[in-house]
Amino acid sequence: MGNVVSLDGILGLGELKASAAAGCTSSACGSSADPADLPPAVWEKVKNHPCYSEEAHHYFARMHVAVAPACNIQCNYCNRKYDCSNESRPGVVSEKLTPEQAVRKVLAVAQEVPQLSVVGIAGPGDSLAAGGKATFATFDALARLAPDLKLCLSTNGLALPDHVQRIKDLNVDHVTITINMVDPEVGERIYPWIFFGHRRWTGRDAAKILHERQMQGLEMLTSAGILVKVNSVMIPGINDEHLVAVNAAVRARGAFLHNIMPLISDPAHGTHFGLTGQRGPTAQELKDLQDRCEGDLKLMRHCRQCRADAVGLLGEDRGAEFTADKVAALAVAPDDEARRAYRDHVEAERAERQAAKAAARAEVADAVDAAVPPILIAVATKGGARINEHFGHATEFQVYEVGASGAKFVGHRRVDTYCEGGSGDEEAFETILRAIGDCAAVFVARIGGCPKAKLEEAGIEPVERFAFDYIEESALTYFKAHAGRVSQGAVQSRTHRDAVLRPAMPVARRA
Ligand code: CLF
Ligand code: SF4
Repeated sequence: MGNVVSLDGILGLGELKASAAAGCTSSACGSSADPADLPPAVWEKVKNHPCYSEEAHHYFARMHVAVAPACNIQCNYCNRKYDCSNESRPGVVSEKLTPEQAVRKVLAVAQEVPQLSVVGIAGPGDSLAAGGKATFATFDALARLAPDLKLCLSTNGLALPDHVQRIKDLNVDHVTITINMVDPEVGERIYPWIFFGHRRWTGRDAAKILHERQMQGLEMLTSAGILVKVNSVMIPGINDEHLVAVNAAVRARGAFLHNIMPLISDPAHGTHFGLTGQRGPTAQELKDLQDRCEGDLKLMRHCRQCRADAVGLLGEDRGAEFTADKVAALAVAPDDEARRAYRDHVEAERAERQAAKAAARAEVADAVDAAVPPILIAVATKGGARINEHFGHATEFQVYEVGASGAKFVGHRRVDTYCEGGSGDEEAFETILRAIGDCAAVFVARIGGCPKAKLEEAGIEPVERFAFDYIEESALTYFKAHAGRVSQGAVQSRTHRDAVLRPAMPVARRA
């Protein structure tokens, strides 16, 4: 029997009980779940999917199995030595698996990680290149052996129209297509070639074929009732303005979610864009574009550009616990009891929190002058929608925009860990300052005197009084007090600062 993670451990509740000093009590402001404005059938599909629901990403984990090494196109932000950059975060080496190895790994992770709700295939090449054989063999087996896990795949879309029926037959509810352009003139600056119809195409012809196949695949999926997320890589000067048109085109074809991701570009990655000095967007450039595109089509802002073998909650990486050797040594027995118990727990917490969250929103809307500009707040969290991480242990900060109309998640900022072996790392602190420089405050479970003073000096207020409470309610409480101070002229709103999105190394493929 594997180690089953306790719910208290997952949600930081043990620490909550020990935290008598917390500002607002969790019973008073504890809520988070927001079924959103979705038809019940759609909510059922997305409520436990960490990528399709921002709320779910605080509670549920996904894993990727790297069974698809081949690719049928070339993107200028990709180096074939590395995993597919369309859904790939830099990190360490990705372990390529056979379908049999992949199924065993999924069953092993599922028994160890009760938060697991989704199994995705996102490379390391394209999941549907080479006929999608390994992808479908893996999904076929999982649909039989672990039917409670949602199946999810990501593709560049070139081969997609040929496989929609198979995807539907396997009850795959979630498909991601990376769409960076709807105009071949833009596309030829992103894709040097594609392989289609037994030959290689280049230039505008290649981009035109890719575009047509992507639109056809998108329409076929949405007609079949499958939820489609569109990923777009924001490339300043090439497709940044154009992504507004992409957003309109995919919205018109029924896409469910649009995920605009920053280009990760560095000469060390050896990609065309990296070697030619193409930069990625800043935090505010990305947010501005996402804000412009936000409308009927939901915008995803919590993507972590995962590795093709990622395991865990978004933002955490438990892949090293499930290497081939470790999985081979585990006794694997399909059993969904711990997962069911965990899902029941989340469901109960959602119901409990909805009213409290709505009340906190209403209180702020009543008390705060709508003219007070919203602010950004950085949050140290390790899950459960709570402020439950120490400043010095954070590997990322989640960023919320909070104003008179409410609090919403708008992104995350990856940082170096400040506290290494009990002492503060000055270089890491600089990366943190650059990453959250546009935030007015940082919410933490705990922080030492030294970083606290330096944050204050930089104009970012370190806030411990909400330790272990829920994020959104705490942000609203904080904003109410902040707005009061603004109205009295005690503080000024600063809305024009920017921050750096941190690039990182791509994931090297293992042969
Ligand atoms: Fe994986 Fe992608 Fe499915 Fe999620 S990831 S195949 S939809 S289960 Fe999620 Fe990771 Fe972003 Fe992808 S955070 S890279 S959006
Ligand atoms: Fe690379 Fe993915 Fe583009 Fe293929 S689709 S070239 S693997 S980024």
